[in-house]
Amino acid sequence: MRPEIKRFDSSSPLEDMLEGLDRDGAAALLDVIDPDLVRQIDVDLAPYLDTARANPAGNGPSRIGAVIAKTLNVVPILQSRLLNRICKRFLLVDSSCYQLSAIHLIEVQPGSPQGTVHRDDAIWPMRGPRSIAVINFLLPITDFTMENGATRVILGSHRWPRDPAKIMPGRLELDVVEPVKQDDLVATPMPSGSIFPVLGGCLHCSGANTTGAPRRALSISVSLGWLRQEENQYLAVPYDRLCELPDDVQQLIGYRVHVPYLGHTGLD
Ligand SMILES: O=C(O)CCC(=O)C(=O)O
Repeated sequence: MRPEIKRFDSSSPLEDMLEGLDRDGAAALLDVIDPDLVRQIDVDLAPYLDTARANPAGNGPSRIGAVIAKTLNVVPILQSRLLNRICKRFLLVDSSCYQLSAIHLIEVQPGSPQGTVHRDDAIWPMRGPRSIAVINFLLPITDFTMENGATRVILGSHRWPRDPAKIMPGRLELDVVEPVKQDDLVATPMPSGSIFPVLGGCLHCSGANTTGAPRRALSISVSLGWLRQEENQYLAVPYDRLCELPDDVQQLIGYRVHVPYLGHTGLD
């Protein structure tokens, strides 16, 4: 039988959810954030969509970056207990802190084919044994359906062996030993208000959008605190906006030292 993505909700024991995420590499967490907040983020980012649609990344979905510069409504999500519990569980194993690596709105256009299957941790080209380097928290803005491009994942693929010969700095070749089978990619519908965390090694992509309407999601990637961030938050968040952020979010975007002194600015 084809494996299915496990679905949890706000009444599920946290430990069950963490265990499922550890085992499968991805899990659907339904009804865990206020859909009105997500709707407001969508409204705040709408003025940037035309530019994003005119400049899609390659042939892939359209993206809006530097989201914190564009809306403060993401702050409660970055501070949410659930997101932080998941980060603590998986990222504090090999790091003294975790940090925001990137925050994007992703829009899959009507008629778009399935995205490229990838691992989010491939941007850090390490050939040896790996820690969990990053977690991508995908938040449906428009409800995810099987037809409009709900994220596809290969459950358990974060534990697959990798081919070191395919891991090359500056290239993003898929480091799988056996070719990926389309049949292994699974998805689950998720309404807005859900979070879909995907561990960095778990193979995934956006689904094809066969409907007439765009599919939008917020992608919040959180990485080990000692890695180079995917999106340079020191430049993406202007100083005036930085000053508006609560201390914990300033730290999350990188304004902190990784113990004992990584990232210090002076020894006096
Ligand atoms: O939009 C999606 O469903 C997947 C996004 C994705 O693959 C990524 O951000 O790495």
